[in-house]
Amino acid sequence: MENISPLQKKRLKYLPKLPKILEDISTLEIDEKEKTTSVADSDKLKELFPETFGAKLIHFKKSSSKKDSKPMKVAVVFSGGQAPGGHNVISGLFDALKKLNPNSKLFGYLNGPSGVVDCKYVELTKDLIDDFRNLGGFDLIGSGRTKIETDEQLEKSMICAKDLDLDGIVIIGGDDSNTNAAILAEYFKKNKISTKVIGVPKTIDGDLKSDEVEISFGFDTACKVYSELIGNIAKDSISAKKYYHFIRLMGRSASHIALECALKTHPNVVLIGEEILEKKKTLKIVTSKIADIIEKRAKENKNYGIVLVPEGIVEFIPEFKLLISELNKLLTSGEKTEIELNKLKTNIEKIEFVKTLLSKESKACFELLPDTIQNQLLLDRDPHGNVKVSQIETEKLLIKTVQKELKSRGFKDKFNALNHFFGYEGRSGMPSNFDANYCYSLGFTAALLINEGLTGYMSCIGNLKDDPKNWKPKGVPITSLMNLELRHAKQKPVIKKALVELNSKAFKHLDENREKWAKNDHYIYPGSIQYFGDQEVTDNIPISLKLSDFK
Ligand code: FBP
Repeated sequence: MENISPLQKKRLKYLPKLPKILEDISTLEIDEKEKTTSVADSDKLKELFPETFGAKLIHFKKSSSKKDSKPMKVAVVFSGGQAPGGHNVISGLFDALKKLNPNSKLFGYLNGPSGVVDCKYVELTKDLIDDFRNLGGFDLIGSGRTKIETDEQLEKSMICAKDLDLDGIVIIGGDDSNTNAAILAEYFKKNKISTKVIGVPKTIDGDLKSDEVEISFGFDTACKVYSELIGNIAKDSISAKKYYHFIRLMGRSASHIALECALKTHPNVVLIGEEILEKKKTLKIVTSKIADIIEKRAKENKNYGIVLVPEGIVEFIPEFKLLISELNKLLTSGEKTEIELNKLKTNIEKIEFVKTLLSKESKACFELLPDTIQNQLLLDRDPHGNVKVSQIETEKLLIKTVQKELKSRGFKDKFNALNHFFGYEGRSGMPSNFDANYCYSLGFTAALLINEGLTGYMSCIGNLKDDPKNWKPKGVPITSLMNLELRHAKQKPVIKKALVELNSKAFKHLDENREKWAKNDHYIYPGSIQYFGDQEVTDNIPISLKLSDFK
């Protein structure tokens, strides 16, 4: 602990705020609410999840008497990309297990879901956990992206859970990882083993939400880190007055991060993938809209500005959407074409081979792209079949197309553009107070759900717009968030991704203001995350959550 900063030292001592109802968990009992169904494809999902489908929504209430809880053995795993607050889910889980019974034990599977399958774990003791409280990253036990889906993987996971005599497994992950949690819960129940499986909504992308899941953890901190950087760049831009900054933001398909950062910083342009799809805007239309703004600003001698680009934009521009879906089929079908493609050694050979298989429209789109982007589109998909959008440099592509467009218009002013990508620098930031508090409560709730013998549930907290003392812990059946989608060229049960809704108050706010922000310099400079001091700056929540319809 010698090599830690003064702020880290202070943060280790921070006591996360808990909802009032979680202050004495020995007197809690479950309050069963309505039965759930799925967001779509309920008949098929009922067949696939006969043991866990249709479970009731769970709330908690105070009971009149104290309950004795038996000692429990629980294991926890991080799955997927880092998100600020993960360590607090573990510390909350640990503290709650010990409160329920001091003889309970917590284990941590190492390096993600592969640890669950290969039975690699450590016991998480107070000493170990105390060095990670309120700090970013997932380095206490590591993370990974293995998908648990084959019979062999499921069986090995079950053998390990039996050997450890686990009462519960907590999977801290995004939509795909929580789908894994539902599959594991169903498998364990079908095979009559008593280990319960609980998911926790993690992802900076903000795309794991529903009527019952208000927000995923990590989104708040990541957006605050990016917005600080965007604000700083805006300040530099308005001072130097010589560059357009094209900033790509992480967030996978959905544009939640770009929207939240735009609401926090007021850039001149922000692209929203979902809007592009809805209005069927081609790359040409997107480019010409940006060029229009640059021309207008140039007339006022403003040859500088800020353009925000969500990393998933390519999946929404119609001609790219078609191209990507064709490429996905070619690259992940496991059939002849994929095998032949993988035999080719050079990228040039691969590109030429792929061109012979694409439809006329997709081939035309593919051929227009610079070879760097062509190569990036051919990169391996992740284990869940997703395109690795974080590797596709769309901001550079847009700079090129805008340059070309301005030239064709005879634009005489200066257009000097710089590109940036903000992704990994936000994923492991030191959690904001909101994420630190939220995650600690999520860990507590996961322990309570296991203690109640519930499986296939997601640990959730409601009422997040209110003061933490009024937050409401709950359990949401994971199957209630699912539908069927095409993955690796097959229909698979998955949690439906939440995209930006164009009728949401957050999007409408952007829509009402963006012309003003395009023309004038209404930049906001959020500065760095504050952990101590005035609550107005330490405990603020995401603007998109504040504007949401949750009560
Ligand atoms: P999760 O979906 O696992 O939360 O990860 C989110 C994310 O950070 C995306 O925003 C990004 O596109 C992706 O992970 C990057 O993946 P990797 O860490 O494998 O490069």
